[in-house]
Amino acid sequence: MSLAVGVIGTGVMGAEHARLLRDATSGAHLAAVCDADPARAGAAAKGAAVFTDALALINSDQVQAVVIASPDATHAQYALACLAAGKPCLCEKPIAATAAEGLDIVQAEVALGRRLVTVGFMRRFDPAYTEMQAARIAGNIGAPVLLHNIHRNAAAPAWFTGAMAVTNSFVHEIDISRWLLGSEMINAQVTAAPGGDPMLVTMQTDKAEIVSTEVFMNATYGYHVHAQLVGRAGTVEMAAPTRILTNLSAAQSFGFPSNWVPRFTEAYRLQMQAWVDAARAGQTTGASAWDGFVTTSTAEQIVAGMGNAGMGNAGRITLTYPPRPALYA
Ligand code: ISE
Repeated sequence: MSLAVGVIGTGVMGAEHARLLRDATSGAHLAAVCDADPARAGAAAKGAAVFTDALALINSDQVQAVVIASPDATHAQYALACLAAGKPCLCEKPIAATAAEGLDIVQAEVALGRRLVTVGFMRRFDPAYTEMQAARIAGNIGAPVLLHNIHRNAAAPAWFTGAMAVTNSFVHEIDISRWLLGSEMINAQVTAAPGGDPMLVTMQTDKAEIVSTEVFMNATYGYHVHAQLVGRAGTVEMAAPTRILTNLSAAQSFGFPSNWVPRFTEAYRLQMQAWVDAARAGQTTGASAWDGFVTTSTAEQIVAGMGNAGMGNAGRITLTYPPRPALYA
């Protein structure tokens, strides 16, 4: 029986998730969409039911599972509604606008006694990152000591505000670094250029590894995400984001993608398929609500530390979290 999925929000990510459900996912179909803009919702629906009230979509008997791709500030409310309805949800990152709201979702799942929330940290499904994690687990590079991350956007999205470089963008590196290393972040230090872009965030883990991340929201030349994991016996790193090289006029070149959708198209498809397969089996996959809470809490603690230092060069920020519930062992 095909899983009937409703998508809340039909902006850049919601439209892509709706496309994946319509054209590139087996075992599920796009049953409904919701957006405040009826024209945008209709364009994404392509015959699926159209809602203008997200809670009505979540509670509709036409919908068995929900993708939350609405603005960040609405994620917590809709994830809690999915838990109340007993429906699995794939919630775009971040899980919530605040750590407190993220913890509310964790506590609601603990009270329910089962996990229904997956947070859309799709890089965990990117083939390059999955090969890097496999190399670390296999011991191919020796004991990890350093992880270098680069996260460059060509230009910050129009809806970006100052702290979103941390709470909306850097959250990817917080999650993928935890996942790649199997470690927890224990402190962070931020050095930012005048105006806050770019910034360099250095974190240390509970296994004494060092994680360095450059976040540059207005790099101009293209969308460029890179990672290199350094071990005591070698390194493993992401290849250039291309399948072809062009030799022309005594030069060799390839093109950078314009943004995260073309760069991570395969990761989004693999994530959607894994989420549908898990939901149909009554399970979850990918980043849990706890992973989402830890990521948002880390971002929030870093922003607070930066705020104390005037959004610039914060000293070392000690990162603390409540105990991890057994549900997420
Ligand atoms: C955006 O919201 C994303 O999630 C992208 O993956 C990230 O690269 C970008 O910086 C964010 O703004």
